[in-house]
Amino acid sequence: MQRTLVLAKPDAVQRGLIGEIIGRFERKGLKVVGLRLLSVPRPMAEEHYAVHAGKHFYDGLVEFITSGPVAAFALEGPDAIAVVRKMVGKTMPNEAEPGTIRGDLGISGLRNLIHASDAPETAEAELKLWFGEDVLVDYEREIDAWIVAEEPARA
Ligand code: 3AN
Repeated sequence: MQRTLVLAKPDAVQRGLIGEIIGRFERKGLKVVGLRLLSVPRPMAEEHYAVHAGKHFYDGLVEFITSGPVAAFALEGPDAIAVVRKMVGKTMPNEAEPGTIRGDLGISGLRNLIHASDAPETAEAELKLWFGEDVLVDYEREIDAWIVAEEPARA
């Protein structure tokens, strides 16, 4: 089981798309294990985007993510990081496939609605940055018996 961080960025919050976005992940079968709405302090934005420091779009990223409230979700499920990235779609909404969140809801590269962790190491660091330690909720869902099942091992 994996956990990943998703952010509904300020454009998604302003457009009233928090429910649409989290609803897609819930319907997919992912379990919400953390939820937070916050105004992002600048140092936190800078830490979140540290890997992009020095790139021409870095300042714009930090400006944008601090421009209004952000909704943060921690999601859990089998292969959650890759599954969520696939549902999010390509970075630029004009290139993202229909059926993905960016492909269905976005049109401009600078307004791409959503962030999702891209690897186990970044997911771990980002969950810690956005939720802190011991805040995510462990719980069972009976319905998981109908959603999550191991495939039989191949002979
Ligand atoms: P993704 O969010 O698809 O993982 P990253 O991590 O490569 O994309 O980039 C982080 C953010 O930086 C993107 N969400 C996007 O808003 C912005 N970004 C990435 N590449 C560019 C670029 N070439 N021009 C402008 N903004 C960019």
